[in-house]
Amino acid sequence: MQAYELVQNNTASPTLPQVPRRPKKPPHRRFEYKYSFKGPHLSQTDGSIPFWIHTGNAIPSADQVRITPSLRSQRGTVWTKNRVNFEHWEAEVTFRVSGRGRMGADGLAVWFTTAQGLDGPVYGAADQWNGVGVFFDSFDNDGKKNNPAIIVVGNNGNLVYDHQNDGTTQALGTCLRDFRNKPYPVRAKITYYKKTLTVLINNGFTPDKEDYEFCTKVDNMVIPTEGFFGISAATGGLADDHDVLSFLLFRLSEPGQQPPPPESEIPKEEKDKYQEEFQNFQQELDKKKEEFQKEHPDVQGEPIEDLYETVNDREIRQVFEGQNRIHLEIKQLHRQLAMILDEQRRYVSVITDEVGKKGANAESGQLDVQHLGSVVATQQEVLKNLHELRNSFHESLKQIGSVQHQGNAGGMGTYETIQHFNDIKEHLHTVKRDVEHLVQRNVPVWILPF
Ligand SMILES: [Ca+2]
Ligand SMILES: [Ca+2]
Repeated sequence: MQAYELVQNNTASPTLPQVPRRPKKPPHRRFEYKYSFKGPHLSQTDGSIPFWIHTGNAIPSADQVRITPSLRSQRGTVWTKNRVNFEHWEAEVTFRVSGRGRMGADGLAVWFTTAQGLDGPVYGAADQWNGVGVFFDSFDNDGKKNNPAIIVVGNNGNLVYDHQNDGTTQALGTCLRDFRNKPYPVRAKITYYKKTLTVLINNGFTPDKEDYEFCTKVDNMVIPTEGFFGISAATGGLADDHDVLSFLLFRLSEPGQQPPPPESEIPKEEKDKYQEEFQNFQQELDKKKEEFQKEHPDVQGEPIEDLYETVNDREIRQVFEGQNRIHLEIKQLHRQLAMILDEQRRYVSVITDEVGKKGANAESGQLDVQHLGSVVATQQEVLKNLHELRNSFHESLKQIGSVQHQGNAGGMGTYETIQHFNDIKEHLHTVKRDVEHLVQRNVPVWILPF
């Protein structure tokens, strides 16, 4: 009671300072599709990316842009076709850097620069850039065992990138992150808001897209007011695949300040060009849909997007189907086992009865022996069934083992799947042990001395 009063007193106390806790309003965020790309229709049939250009060894496809393939000495870039002039912005880049080696090279860069760095020595893009580069540097050039790392380097057009020291002498911000060969795509959120550049990283360990953690921040950073966004990558003697799944740009504006209407800052001429480009894209897509529906009249009416399936989707679907089958089989086996156990119990009780009677009535011995003989035969049949059941469990275990192995070899996106398989395996082991136990327990029953 006293504690309660104390609490009451405390909350009512006028001496406690009342700190107004008004969280800072986040900036208004608007998606800018003309400076973005993403699947599933990332590239057009001619291999181009709407509103973007690509150079060098970059290979756009429906789901991603392979900035470089894992071959030696490759360079690739993608750049927005048009300049961006937002005061504040946020870029979300989703990518995979993957290679067979314990080490890879060279790295991937995200750019905002006054000119498109179409080709050059800095992760595939031009040196002496004017603007900012966020580098995902895989290879440890200076041998300080501090790569892979993420570094931010600003440049006014005069600086020559210090490649031999992994840019450490020029870095405005940095963090160590191993972004190579992750089970899920790695995501970088680069925000430029009120003269502060912030880099957040989702390191690709979970399917949770919003699982970002802080990497680095550069305060009082002044970058050009107009520029192009770009992504570049390069390989060296070692080579990784550098795949970008999406680049999403958002225009940020301070809360309360309305962003200008989307079209007002673009000259009419350019606007018409965009419109035409988009319409062409749309027409091509509609044409493809029509063609598809002509070729596949049976699937007419279904949403067209669902008809296509990526390799990943297919793998996941197959795994789930496999799990469903296993689940059904386990249920079936459980049912059979329950039936056998029921039967077993009946026979045991019959035998017990008969043995009891036999002791009391020695005269009907001949009949009993006949009866018990058939009981023993049935018991042997039951035992055989149990053995078969056990073998079938064993077979399931072997199959799961091999599927799990494939899953491991497949690599990406199979972490939880393997966990599921482990659970099922564990479960089957328990069932197997129970069955074995049962078989052993049954032995004394059918060799009962008559
Ligand atoms: Ca390096
Ligand atoms: Ca280094």
